Amino acid sequence: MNTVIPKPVAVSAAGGIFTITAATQIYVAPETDPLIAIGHYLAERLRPATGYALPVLAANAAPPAGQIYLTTVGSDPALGDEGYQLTIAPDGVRIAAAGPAGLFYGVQTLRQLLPPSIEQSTKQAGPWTLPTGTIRDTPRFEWRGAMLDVARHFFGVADVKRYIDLLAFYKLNRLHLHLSDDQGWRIAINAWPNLATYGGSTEVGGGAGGYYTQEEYADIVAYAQQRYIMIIPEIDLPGHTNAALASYAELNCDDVAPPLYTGIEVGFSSLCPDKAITYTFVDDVIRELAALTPGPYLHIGGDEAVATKPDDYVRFIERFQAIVQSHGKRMIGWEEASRTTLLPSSVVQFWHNPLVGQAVRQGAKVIMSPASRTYLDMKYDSSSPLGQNWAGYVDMQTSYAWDPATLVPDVPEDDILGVEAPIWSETLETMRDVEYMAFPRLLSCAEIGWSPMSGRSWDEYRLRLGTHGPRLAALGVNFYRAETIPWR
Ligand code: TNX
Repeated sequence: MNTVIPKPVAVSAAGGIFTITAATQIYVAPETDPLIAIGHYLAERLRPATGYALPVLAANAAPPAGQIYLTTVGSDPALGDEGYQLTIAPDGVRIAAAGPAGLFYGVQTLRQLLPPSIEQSTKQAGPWTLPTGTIRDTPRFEWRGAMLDVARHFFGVADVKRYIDLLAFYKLNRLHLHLSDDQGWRIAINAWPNLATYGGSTEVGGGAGGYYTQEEYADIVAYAQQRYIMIIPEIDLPGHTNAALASYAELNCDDVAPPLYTGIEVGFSSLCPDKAITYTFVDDVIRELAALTPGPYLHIGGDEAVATKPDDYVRFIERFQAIVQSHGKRMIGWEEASRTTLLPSSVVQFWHNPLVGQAVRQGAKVIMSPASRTYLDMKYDSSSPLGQNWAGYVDMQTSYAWDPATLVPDVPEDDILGVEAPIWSETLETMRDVEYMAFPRLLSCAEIGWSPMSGRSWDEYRLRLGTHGPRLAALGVNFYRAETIPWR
């Protein structure tokens, strides 16, 4: 039972086995839409490799022996929204949780306890045994995130869905999409159509770029929701805006649209602070994004605005915050937003500067994304063929062996919403490139976000991570076979 990532809070192995067979059924109780959906989700994960029917049924009374039972009936409220208890006995499997999210996470643990070939997409030999015992598990942080930069290089709906599936497998529950930058605007905005059709028409290196229609974006949001993942859209303002400025001349202080940009420099673009149309534009974009976003957060960027004067920057962020609030959402900004007057409902995202302490003193919460630990676009070491190294090399141990609660002096655990691993895509053109950089380091972030510090150690983790080699391979993930990990 000691192969699960993120490491469960409490595991007690009983030493026997339960075997999934052609006769196994999946029961849920009560018969609600979310629970039925989780039953089908589990069945769909298990059917290709087992070749079994695995029908999903509603349990009226206790389920018959020998089956898999997912239930919220009479479960322990101490498990919270996301916790679960998984009990595997020779005569049945039971996952109990206070709500559907907990059941969903129990299902991920169940998948990880089966032989790795369960993740293959074609029928495999089996047998499909599970170790008996009990796992009781709840997350440390509510925010366990990843960020994908679809602006520097564009990644289509199928790529984003694949990433979502992989996040879910490791109990990550937030996907922040970096939807605009100097090199591209990736979401259709009805009031400003050129943003996507012209501003989204290229990418780093001069390739074709692309954008999501609002229907496609809504499909991503729904797909993520079914996997208990919240999508957080980011429109990066007031810097990182060349694609918008190129699309509409009137957004520029001099009314001249710059050309589209396909390089990788940062810090040269800014919205115009003194034009009313700037705020009409931001209000229109935020309104349309808010309508596409069931979750409470909208990210307005705010990083590296070196082409914006410092007092203009403060005015900008405070106005964006008011606009976000007027559309019923909470603002997230990169750490630089800590310099402004923040609402206590706002959130800042740390990447390298301890000034986030200024945000905490205003009551705002912090997402921890230290570049030197969590940036998945940093090279592993000097031999990495992809990535950058401005924050140093991030090898496996560096990505794993740290504690969010002790990293920044003025930011204790209570002020931390959680952790997030961003992947910036200046050097990453394809999903294979993204996977090579994200895996296996994304698993470090998943474990730091979920598992308590006590009981975590690099020496134990590297052995456990090694058992995920065949699992990632079965999923077709192009992961980096780090030499420090004893891959099976
Ligand atoms: C810094 S970290 C950026 C991004 C780049 C990234 C490359 C942050 C908030 N901004 O614009 O893509 O470095 O690693």
